[in-house]
Amino acid sequence: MIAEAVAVAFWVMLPAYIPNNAAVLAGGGAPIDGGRTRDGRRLLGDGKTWRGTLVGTLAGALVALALNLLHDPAVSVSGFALPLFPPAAILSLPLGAMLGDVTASFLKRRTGRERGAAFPVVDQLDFVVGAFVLTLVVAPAWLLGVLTLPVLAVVLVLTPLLHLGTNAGAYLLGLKDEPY
Ligand code: CTP
Ligand code: MG
Ligand code: K
Repeated sequence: MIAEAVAVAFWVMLPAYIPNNAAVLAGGGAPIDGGRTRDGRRLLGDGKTWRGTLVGTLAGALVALALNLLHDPAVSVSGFALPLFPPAAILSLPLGAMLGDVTASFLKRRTGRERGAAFPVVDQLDFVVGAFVLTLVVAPAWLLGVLTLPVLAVVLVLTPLLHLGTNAGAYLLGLKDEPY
C-alpha cells in the first residue's frame, strides 16, 4: 500500500520535480522582472530568469513525455497502474511548478527576503502547489483521479525530503549557492 503510493507519487510528480533542478543548471541571463522594483525591492529578483523558467518547463515536459513512452498499461505496482500523462498535464505540471517557484520569490521579496534567503516550507512546497493548482485548472478529472489521499500524503512528506536532499547535493557539487 505505502510502496504503491510512493511509486505513483514519484511518477506523477517527477515532471514537477525536474524543472527546479534544470533551472539551476540553465539559469542566468535576463531576469523575468527586468530589474523592476516595488517599494525598493525587486519584483522577483535575479534568481528568476526567462532561460531558467523556459528550460525548466521544457525539461519537465520532456520527462512527462518520456514517462508516457515508458508507460505500459500491463505493468502495474501491485495492481496500482501508473498513469499516463494527458497533454494538458504534460505542460501544466512543469509550468505550474515554475510558476509556483516564481510566486514564492515574489512573496519572498515582499516580505523582505533577499535573493537566496531561506523561506522554510514555502521553498520546499511552492512548486508542488503551483503544479497542482495549474493542473487542477487544465486537467481536473485526471489530477483528482490519480491523487488519492495516500498518494497526496506521500507527496507532501516525500517532496520536502527530496527537495532538501537534491539541493544539498547541488550545493556540494558547486551548482547552487545555498544548500536549501
Ligand atoms: N533559476 C532561474 N529561473 C527560475 C528558477 C531558478 O534561472 N525560474 C536559477 C537561478 O540561477 C537561481 C537558481 O536557479 O539562482 C536557484 O533557484 P532558486 O533557489 O529558486 O532561486 P534563488 O536564487 O534562491 O532566488 P529566490 O530567493 O528568489 O528563490
Ligand atoms: Mg534558493
Ligand atoms: K525556490
